[in-house]
Amino acid sequence: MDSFPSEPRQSTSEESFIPYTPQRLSHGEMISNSSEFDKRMQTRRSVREFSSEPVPREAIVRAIRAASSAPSGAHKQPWTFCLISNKELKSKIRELAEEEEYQSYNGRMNSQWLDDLKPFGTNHIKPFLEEAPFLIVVFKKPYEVVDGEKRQNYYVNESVGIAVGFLLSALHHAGLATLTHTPSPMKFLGEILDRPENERPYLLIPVGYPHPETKVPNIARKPLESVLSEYF
Ligand code: IYR
Repeated sequence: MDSFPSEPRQSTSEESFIPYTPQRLSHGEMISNSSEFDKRMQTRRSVREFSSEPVPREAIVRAIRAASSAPSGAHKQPWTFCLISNKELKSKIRELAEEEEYQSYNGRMNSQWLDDLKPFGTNHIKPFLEEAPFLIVVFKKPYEVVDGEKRQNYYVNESVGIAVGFLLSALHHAGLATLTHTPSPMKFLGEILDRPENERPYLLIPVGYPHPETKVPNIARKPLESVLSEYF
């Protein structure tokens, strides 16, 4: 049994600690679990054409629960996930997103940006916002309001980014396709969803089955050697 490097922390009136003994795996199990997870993650692709086929709401709700298990600054969990299946709301979101995107593709994005997007064949028209059975709009919360007073949150972008990483992994694991969509600016999402002042739109994620005839860009991921620098 490892000994504590120093005295174990003693609980005071403001903190409370409980034992934590997660399942211990052998080295072999670690490597095989890690390699299976990697293989599964390598099959994830962003999809821009969705089937309207229904998918189980329960699978998405569970994925959101998993996402909300992410670590966050001072454990404030500074996020809200809005799950939308209402047809009229999806159509309205498409309409407003396309208005913003039209401006982006016709003046707001510079020529290098437009060039960088050419391999993806994107434009301002976003049918997936109506076709996907569900849209998840993720909001970040720079602060909470407690008894009418502002309470700050910490590392909000990092925290919400990690939670979204969990969410995309969980949805992929459940066999669902996603797109990380960022209509810009996306202030309209807070207005149309009637969110409180302390919630700022972070990301819009259509979820569903890919359209059976969808195609994805023929692009490769960077090899491990170019993203990993090891220091022995
Ligand atoms: N938000 C626009 C443009 C766009 C930007 C990036 I960076 C992408 O990786 C893909 C698209 C759109 O959704 O079309």
